[in-house]
Order: sequence, then structure tokens, then C-alpha cells
Amino acid sequence: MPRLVYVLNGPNLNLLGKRQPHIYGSETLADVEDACRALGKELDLEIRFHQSNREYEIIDWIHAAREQATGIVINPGAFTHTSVAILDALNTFNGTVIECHISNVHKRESFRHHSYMSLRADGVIAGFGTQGYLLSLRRVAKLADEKTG
Ligand code: DHK
Repeated sequence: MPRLVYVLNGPNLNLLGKRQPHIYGSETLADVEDACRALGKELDLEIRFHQSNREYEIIDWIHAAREQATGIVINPGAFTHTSVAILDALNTFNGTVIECHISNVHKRESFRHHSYMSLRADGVIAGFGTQGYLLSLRRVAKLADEKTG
């Protein structure tokens, strides 16, 4: 049975490829989704891939992941730096949480250096471009493999 993983994307990531390509690259979110699905097949992961500009939708997907999913890979966009509500939702989830940022947030403005998500994340990846999503999935799969022995 494939292990279920939610890949969640926050505000403005629908514009990936068009928005500040010098920071976020030229790949679109659809390209990222395709790459996640292809790797998911290889790693025996079922991928649920979502994006929203609305905080409550991200929270609802995290709730949907509870009791079902082995992991969540989340790029909350700017909600990373502001959302106690998304942190609270992640704290209701018992599986692996990987926080993934395309850019190296630590090289950018100081308001991007703080993350509410990091208080829950099992791992954080930043500055690997869209490859960070694939590395995050590999980590979720490895931890799931270790759990099932
Ligand atoms: C994406 C965003 O939209 C920003 O608000 C974050 C993150 C960084 C990223 O690097 O993927 O600060």
C-alpha cells in the first residue's frame, strides 16, 4: 500500500515560474507537482498536492492528513513567518513534517528568518530550489521505511 503524503503550498506559490524568477526559479508549480508524483511512484508514496492563498484551506488539508498520512511536506509561503494557526494545526499531526522553502530564507530579509513552522517541523530545507520538495519526500519515505522496519 503506498504511503500517503500531503505536499502543501501556501500563498503566491501558484505564481511559481512567473514570480521573481531570480529568487524562485523558472519552474512552475505544475512542474513541481509532476516531479513529486514521479518520485512518489519510485518511493511508493501517494501524493496529495495542494496550493492555496487561504490560510484556512491549508489548515483543513492538515486536518485531512491526520490519521491518514505518513507525512506532510509544507511550503507555507509567507504564512511561515506569521501563522500560529498553521503551527497549531501541524501540532495535531503525528507523522513526519518537513518544512520546505525554495529560497534560502536566511540569506533574505530578517523577517523571513523566523519560522513558526520550525517549532514543529522534523526537518527544514531551504535554498535548494524546487529540488527541496524532492529531498523532503525522500526524507519522509526514509523515516516511514525505518518505522515499518
Ligand atoms: C516562499 C515564500 O512565498 C516566502 O514568503 C517565504 C518561501 C519563502 C520559499 O522560499 O519558498 O519567505
